[in-house]
Amino acid sequence: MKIKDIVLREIFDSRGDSTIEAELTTSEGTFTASIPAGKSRGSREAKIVSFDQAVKNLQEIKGGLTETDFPSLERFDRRVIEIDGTGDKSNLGGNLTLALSVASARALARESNLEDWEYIKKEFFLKEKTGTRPLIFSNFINGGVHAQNNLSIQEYIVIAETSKSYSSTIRKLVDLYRDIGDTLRSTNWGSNVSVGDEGGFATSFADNFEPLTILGRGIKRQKMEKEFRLGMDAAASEFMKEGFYEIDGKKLKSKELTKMYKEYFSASPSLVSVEDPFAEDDTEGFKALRDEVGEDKLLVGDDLTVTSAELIEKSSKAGLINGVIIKPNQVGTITEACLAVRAAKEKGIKTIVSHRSGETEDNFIIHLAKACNADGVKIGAPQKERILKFNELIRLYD
Ligand code: 2PG
Ligand code: MG
Repeated sequence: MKIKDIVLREIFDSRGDSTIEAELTTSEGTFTASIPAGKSRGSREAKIVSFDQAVKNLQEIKGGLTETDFPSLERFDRRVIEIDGTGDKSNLGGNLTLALSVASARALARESNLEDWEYIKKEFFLKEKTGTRPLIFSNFINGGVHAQNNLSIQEYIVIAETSKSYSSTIRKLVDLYRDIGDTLRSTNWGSNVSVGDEGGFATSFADNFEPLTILGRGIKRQKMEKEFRLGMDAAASEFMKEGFYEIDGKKLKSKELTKMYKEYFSASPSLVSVEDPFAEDDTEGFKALRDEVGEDKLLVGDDLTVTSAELIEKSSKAGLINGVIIKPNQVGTITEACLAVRAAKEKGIKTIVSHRSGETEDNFIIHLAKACNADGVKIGAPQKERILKFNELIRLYD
């Protein structure tokens, strides 16, 4: 791949800052990639830079990138990592480096006449088995920093298994989404049912457990108990304040929060997965809950692991998680995200390729999920800009 030119554009979105689109031109054409921003960011994630800074940074490195012929994505990403020279992309910005990485992946795929996912598979996951139909993690109710309501838990997720086709599963998800909206409108809030950053409903609730009850009842009404289960992303780093977890008007210690999750699990048997149940440094909390629930439930690392192969290995060794979120922009290049996936797979940890709260219309994460044979894709509520990811699932899998 010989790059002729690179241009950056800013995407304006109130949900996240510094959202960048890169346009890369090669002899094969023009390839774009837009990189989402997140609000509940782990402290060890790749650093982001402002759009203006990204433009300046690109100006400085563009010459080096257009001079070289890159035979693979790994060679391109390695060059960028080398120029950045930090462990966390704090020189160039992870939002800039990932925009360049994804656009390059697209250019390289075109050169080989392959779909994006086929190219990524060929380069990084050649020996990986294929054929897993990833579970859809669809966020139906928003709280935490993604909403202005009384929920500490950030996300209440419907986990959909696809036995027939993605199009029929997604149709059922949309039916359930409407049903839940109607229920909330008829019971709690009349016409004032707002939605949060990821398209999930964002009214206030009696307590942090009530959304599970409401979703469970909706699933029953839709007769989808076999295909749909429930998950939560607690994003607990966000409600840990001065050593206590602030939830439902209480200040809980880590042990008390473990007890609360155990109560949630027994009161709602369809709750099968919790992401970031504890703050990113509360490894004792993760360990205690994991020891309690074993393999029966999925305990997923996100802020804890930040798509870092090293942190995933460490968390796995310490017995903290059995599932992990893969967000390429936590690490800043596709090559490093693929290394994180490989580390998880080697340890038998389930991989869930995920969007961010300030998501764009880019569908690359679905290609990454297909390339690495991921166990799940986390893509928000079935509406607005996220529909494009649902559509790409249908195109690539059905
Ligand atoms: C998360 C994500 C996506 P954010 O915490 O998992 O749902 O949110 O992009 O705000 O980090
Ligand atoms: Mg999360």
